[in-house]
Amino acid sequence: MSELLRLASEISALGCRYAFGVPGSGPTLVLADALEKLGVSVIRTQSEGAAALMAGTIGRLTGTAGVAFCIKGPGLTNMIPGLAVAWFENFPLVAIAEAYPPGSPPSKAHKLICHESLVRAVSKGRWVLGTTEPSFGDLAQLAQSELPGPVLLEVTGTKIVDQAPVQIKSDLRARDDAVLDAIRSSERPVLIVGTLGVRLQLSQRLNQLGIPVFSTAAAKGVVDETLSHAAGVYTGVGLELSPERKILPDADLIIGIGLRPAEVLAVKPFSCRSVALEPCSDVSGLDAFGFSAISGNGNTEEVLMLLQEKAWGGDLVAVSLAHMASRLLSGPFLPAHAFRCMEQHFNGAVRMVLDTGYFCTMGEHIWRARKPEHCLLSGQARYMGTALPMAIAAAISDRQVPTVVVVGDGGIGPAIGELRIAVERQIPLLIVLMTDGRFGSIRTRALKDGLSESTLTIGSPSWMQVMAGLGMSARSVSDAASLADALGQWQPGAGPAFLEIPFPPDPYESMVQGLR
Ligand SMILES: Cc1ncc(C[n+]2csc(CCOP(=O)(O)OP(=O)(O)O)c2C)c(N)n1
Repeated sequence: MSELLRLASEISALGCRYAFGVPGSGPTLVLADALEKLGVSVIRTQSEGAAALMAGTIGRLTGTAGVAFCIKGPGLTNMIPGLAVAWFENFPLVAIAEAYPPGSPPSKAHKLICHESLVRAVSKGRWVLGTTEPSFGDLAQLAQSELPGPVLLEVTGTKIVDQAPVQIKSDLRARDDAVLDAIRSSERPVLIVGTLGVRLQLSQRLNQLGIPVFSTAAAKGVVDETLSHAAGVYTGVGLELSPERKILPDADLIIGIGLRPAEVLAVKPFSCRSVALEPCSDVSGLDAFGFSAISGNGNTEEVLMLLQEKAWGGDLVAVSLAHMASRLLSGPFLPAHAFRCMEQHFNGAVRMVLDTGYFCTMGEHIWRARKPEHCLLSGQARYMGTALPMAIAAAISDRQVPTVVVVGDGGIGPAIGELRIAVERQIPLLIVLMTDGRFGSIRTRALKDGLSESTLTIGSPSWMQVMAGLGMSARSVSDAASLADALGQWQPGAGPAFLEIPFPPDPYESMVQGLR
């Protein structure tokens, strides 16, 4: 029996009747499925903090530790307030968090945060499923014993084996000359720019280049994406429809500017030579990109001057983007069409804020951001539920340009109450809910492995009445014409408004095929 199935049966055998949490597409989904099959009621909450508090409350009422679950990184981070309450109030629970297996290479940095430090102040300790002896019963016992409180159990979804220590390659750093030489001798260089490029304010320079320039998702807009050399977003996991898969094979040199493991979904070596500008000496995992030389950013100017002399790839970028767009925009009305419609309506005079989910994958690739300050998203941690607060703050601080925030069924709930601020201050904010009534991006795993979809299905996904109750105009639209009409009706100066766009779940689920 797999570790996760054993865990589920131990939870059930202990008499736990409920588990609360927000699943991801990793081990928590398998656990939720197994728990459900054993008759444990799995309740998906709006945020992980509430899940821990609910589990702790069950622990307080029944005397048996409650059960909460979450994904790694942002999931556990969100859970901290709930764990803190349980810690203060001596409510017993076992919090089960997805995690990287111990000994994972430093390049596995997506959503990485030190769980141990995160929970130290609010838990009685941390264990990893499959590495140590305590059973779930032992952990529950520990949570219940004086003084009661939370304990953390990490689940990795892989069999834990002792890892060989990661070999650190010979020092590739401080190789300024090697980086410049590589650029001089290249004919078809491609740039990939991370958020460092935003902080170094490189946009103007990047906009003048004549070679393909990608950005990471978090740096979207650092190169004006309406320009002909802007190649879109690089994630490291793009499939055949993505520009990265089409353009990078033709390059003879990749240059990363602040291209860091935490800014991509997967780190892998490039098929051609690659070099990097990286001013920080403590960014770990860089060697997994396979850079042949890394230089500090002291010579950014020289690098950009050399690149300015190069020109290639305009047609390749155009063909790749056109191919992707024609595929994504064919067929029924889906998020890609909605983004195009909004792009046409606002014609650049808008700030786009994206939450996490499949609609965001579409937005990342279809929406063309002209400047980095007009595009906000949790492009590094993919932290669900963060877009609404980001958008409210952006719209308060800059009323000149209207803000559109796009959220899904998962991201709309956690900070819903903060919309009071938007109404009170009448800020120019349009909230667009793209709903398939599911956690579409997590559902893919459930469909693939035949796992239960119940924690991923939202009973009544509409928020129309809630938004109207908060004092906003609320409208549901289901095609390009009605969306265009609703956009035309919205007066940003008159304050926030809500648009709900329902999509059929199955075409929605498959819309990213071939892209990521
Ligand atoms: C704080 C946090 N919890 C959980 C997740 C895992 N996660 C990623 S996407 C997603 C569901 C997204 O569903 P929805 O908002 O409906 O968007 P869709 O995928 O359907 O487009 C979840 C739970 C996360 N990224 N962040």
